Amino acid sequence: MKKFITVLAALLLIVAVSIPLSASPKKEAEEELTFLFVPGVSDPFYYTMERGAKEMAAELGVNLIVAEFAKAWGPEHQVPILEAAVARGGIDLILIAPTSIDALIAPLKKFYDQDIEIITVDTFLGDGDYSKSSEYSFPLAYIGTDNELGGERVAEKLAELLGKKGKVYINTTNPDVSSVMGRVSGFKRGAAKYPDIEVVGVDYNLDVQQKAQEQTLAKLQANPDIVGIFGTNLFSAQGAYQAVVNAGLTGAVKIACWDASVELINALKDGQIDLLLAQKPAEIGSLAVEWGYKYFTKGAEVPKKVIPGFVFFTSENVDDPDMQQFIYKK
Ligand code: T6T
Repeated sequence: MKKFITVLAALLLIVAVSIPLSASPKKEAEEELTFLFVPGVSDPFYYTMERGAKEMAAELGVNLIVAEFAKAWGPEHQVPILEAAVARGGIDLILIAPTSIDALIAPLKKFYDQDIEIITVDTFLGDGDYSKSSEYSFPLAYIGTDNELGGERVAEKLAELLGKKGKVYINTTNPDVSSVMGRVSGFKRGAAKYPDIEVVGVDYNLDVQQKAQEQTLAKLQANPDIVGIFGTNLFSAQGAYQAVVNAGLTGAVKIACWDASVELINALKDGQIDLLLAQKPAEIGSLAVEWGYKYFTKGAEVPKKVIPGFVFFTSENVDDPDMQQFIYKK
């Protein structure tokens, strides 16, 4: 009997050590988890994401620290904020929207090597494929919109509004930010399905609305036959439609916008824009906290990509009670 018990104990030990690490909790139940949220910039999209993250953190008892919201876009603004927030100590997980596919790899890897886990929200590092071995595959996951798919859908809907013909122009923020890069390439892919739709140019406003407005005006003056515009984020879209309004071209130039700020929703209601894609920032924030929590407390394996969907606002549905939840708000 004694021998049987010894053999059984040995077997149990073998089974216990062979359970994959990901199936065992990373923290003791009584230990408090501290997550740090680092947004991309100060705008309604990230304030809405913060709300979702905070609500889920409160529900799960996670201590969520929110870093300063950068006044402008870019690693030169974001990295010092990240460094200062982590320096306070005690961070288990960083939820961050990297403001560049390259420039955030080294600063984040440094913290990962100090045993801090990373989830990228809204934007990703490299090509966003964290499942293959690469210098940027260390984050647990990317949680955000399928920007390629959204861009493609925007192009299709804009093409329909334009009777499938005419010149269209894209105003976007940066050439090295995964979210807007995906929107531009998806849009081009979608537009390419229509032989009589021509994309006449892409301008980069570096997330500065005034610049977006000036670039759009210059493009309209140089190409008076532009009939459609795609603004790939809040500041691009807000700058683009203002330029069209100021040029007296409302209605003549159709505008497709990305992001559901109150200003853009009002412009849609006023007939100053024609189509709007709303992401789900609150859901992105909430899912990021939830997956981080499940990873630490239950040893859950986090999917490398978690993709909440998107919805379209048009003049037909903008007043629907069901749609109001998709307008960005704190
Ligand atoms: O469009 C969002 C976000 O998805 C993008 O990465 C940066 O711009 C916004 O924050 C809107 O301003």
